[in-house]
Amino acid sequence: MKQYVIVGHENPDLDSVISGYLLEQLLKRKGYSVQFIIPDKEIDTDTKTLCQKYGIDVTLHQKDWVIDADYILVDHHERKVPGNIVAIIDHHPTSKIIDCPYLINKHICSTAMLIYELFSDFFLEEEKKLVVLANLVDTVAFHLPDKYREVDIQLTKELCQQLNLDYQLLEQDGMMVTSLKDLSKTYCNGLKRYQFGNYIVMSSYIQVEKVTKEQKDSLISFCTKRLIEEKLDLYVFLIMTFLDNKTMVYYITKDDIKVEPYSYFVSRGSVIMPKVETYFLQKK
Ligand SMILES: [Mn+2]
Repeated sequence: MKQYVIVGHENPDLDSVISGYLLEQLLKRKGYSVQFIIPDKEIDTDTKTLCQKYGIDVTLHQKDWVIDADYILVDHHERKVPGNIVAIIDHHPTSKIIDCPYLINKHICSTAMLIYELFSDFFLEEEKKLVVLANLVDTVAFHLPDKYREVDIQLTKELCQQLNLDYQLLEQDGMMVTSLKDLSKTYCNGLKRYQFGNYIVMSSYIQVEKVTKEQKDSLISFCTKRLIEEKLDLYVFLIMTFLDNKTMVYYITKDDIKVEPYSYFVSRGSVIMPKVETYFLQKK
């Protein structure tokens, strides 16, 4: 029997974990031999804790790559795997041409929601609750207007009602405020690596009540250090502040830092990185 392996993106966030988990449950119920793996040695503490709170032990999925398996990517389309990629289920827009037998890349609030919409009859109540949580976390409780469809708010609230869940409690968890305790770790929140042609880019972000100038300077210096250590072409750092509902995007290269302010929470995956991708793919 064919062995399928589901894998999310590097440094998985909550949606990556939940969509992988849900797809694993679904395919098992349909009789497939499948496992959801997290090959990353380290998983972000906030993500780990929140998953635990909602009944998913991420450590159970921390397994090594399976050589020559058929891979299904969820919540991204980039990872190199030691086998064939047979399916991709994602919601991160890209201008890359992707050659894959089964590809869905849709504008929707979370990959968990995308899987749920495709197969809503197959999920248990506690799994539907995970969908609600993924929707909230991936959109910072619907503070990221570029990242969801208008209808997603309604659908998420309806799902909550249907399951008798307290929307406000889940909303609090969905905000996932980044801890500023140890800035040398804080700056890595949501760290992702991208390859655009020959260019290597890394990016991370924080979502906090507010930051002081000292904290901001320190975070940017950690990003710059990483840029140099990893010989990156660009480091993109986003600071989202709940108090004034703003985003500052820092484009850090070894020569300078460009700042782009937004008067709302801008989505890294849906807005910023596609722009960066276009820039590098056009550059010779
Ligand atoms: Mn996602």
